[in-house]
Amino acid sequence: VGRIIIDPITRIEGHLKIEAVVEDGEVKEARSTGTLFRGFELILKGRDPRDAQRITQRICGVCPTGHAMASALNLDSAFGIADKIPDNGRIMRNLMLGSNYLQSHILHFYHLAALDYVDVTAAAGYEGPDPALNSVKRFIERGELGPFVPRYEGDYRLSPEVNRQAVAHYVRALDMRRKAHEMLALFGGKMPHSVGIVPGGVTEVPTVDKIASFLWRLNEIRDFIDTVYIPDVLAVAGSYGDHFGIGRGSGDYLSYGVFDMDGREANLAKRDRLLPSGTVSAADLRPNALDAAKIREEVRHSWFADSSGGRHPSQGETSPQPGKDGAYSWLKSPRYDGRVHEVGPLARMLVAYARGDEKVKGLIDGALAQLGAPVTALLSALGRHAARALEAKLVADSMADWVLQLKPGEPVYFDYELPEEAEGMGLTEAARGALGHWIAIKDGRIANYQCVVPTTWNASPRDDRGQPGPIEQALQGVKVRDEENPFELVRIVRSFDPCLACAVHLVTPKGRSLGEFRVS
Ligand code: NFE
Ligand code: MG
Repeated sequence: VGRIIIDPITRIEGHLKIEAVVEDGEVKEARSTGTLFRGFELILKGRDPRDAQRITQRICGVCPTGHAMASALNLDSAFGIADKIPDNGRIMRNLMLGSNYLQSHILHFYHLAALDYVDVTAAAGYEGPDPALNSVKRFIERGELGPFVPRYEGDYRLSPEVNRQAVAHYVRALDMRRKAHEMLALFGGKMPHSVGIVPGGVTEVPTVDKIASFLWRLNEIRDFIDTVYIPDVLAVAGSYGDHFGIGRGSGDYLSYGVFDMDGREANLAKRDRLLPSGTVSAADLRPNALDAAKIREEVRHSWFADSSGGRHPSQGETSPQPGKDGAYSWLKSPRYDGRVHEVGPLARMLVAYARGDEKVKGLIDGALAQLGAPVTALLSALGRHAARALEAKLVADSMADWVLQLKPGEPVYFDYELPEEAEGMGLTEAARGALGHWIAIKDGRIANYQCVVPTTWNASPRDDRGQPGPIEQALQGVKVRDEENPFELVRIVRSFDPCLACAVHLVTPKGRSLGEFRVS
């Protein structure tokens, strides 16, 4: 019996430790540990509720727009104006969040995950005119290998030509991400941590100028998705087909739904959204309606004081207890109806697919036909990459329609009065999955604020019943060829696109020591 400890996992956001027990070359059990402790939920206590829009975005520089959206929806509902957001405001919110999705998905594939499948060092031997490849080559020659090594050396299977192209696309992808940031800044002022999405709507008005500036950048990114991103994902899928068979996870999937298509339904779980809310199970791939009352956060294996049976986020509490017996993570364990649910692009696309969404069915069935793979192949490490790329196309193409629906001169914002007492809930989807914010307001101030974040679902530790989290389950049974070089494990973990900065967003009461940690 061997024990593999990967600490930290590189090329993700934040600090994640994975511990796997290996017997006869196969993972018997795995533990996922959030080793980072920071804090937001208690910072918010006692503040003006509107501060939540600014402060929660600081949870993360990759997905601040998701937190801006969740906090705005949360405050809309607490202020009683959830069904009053003008169409311009609703659409510009979607365009800002969509810009962040495109940036984030391209970042994840090219700059974080693809290097597990693409041998970037092959660029060292490049002789030719391509400026992107030459810039990587010079980078390597200068010995600046920082983003590329150290690495677990994979079994690189792409042909030299496809591999070389993928390295060139790594450089082009940087440019696409810059353009996506610019698009967001057109309506949100800046990125990250934009000021554009606020309770009531948005802060910027649409002009013909801004619409045109947005659209040409978007069309360039759409072209990149169609002619570069999706073909590269399919090329990886073609060469690493066995990765459709590993890394499945818990087999239950959850989406809150995202991108409001109409703003008149106050109940977010029922609102018409581009990607709908719901859950599906691998057993039958049939859609179930979302019931937000079934969400609980459990802490038996987390460094927090026990609250029996887990708590609904509206009653959530954050009470750190470092060194607690049996605990091994700073992440709580969110569960839905007592079951372990995976969240993210795969969950969103599966829920939409199960609900018979025509566009999503067209995209998924088309890609699967090209690969000669059944729909169950999606429930895997490679399936997550495919779902993310196809979702990028769906969102980008939809944004091209939405931006033309903006009406210069019409309102973007609905005014409100701050309530003395109120409760709110904001459900949306950040790029990495289901994101919920809950607020309780007393005496006009925040009495309690809770965030339940995508990576907390996916990288959660065991729950009160001992059920491992989605990433922990995805690693069980995986064959590891070489325990010194466990590239199979990091490929699976990275397919979830974890962000520990988001997942560990808790704080200790002032001045209390949390104990000491040695990073091994
Ligand atoms: Ni820090 Fe985040 C996203 C959120 S993930 S990236 O997307 O919310 O836990
Ligand atoms: Mg939380």
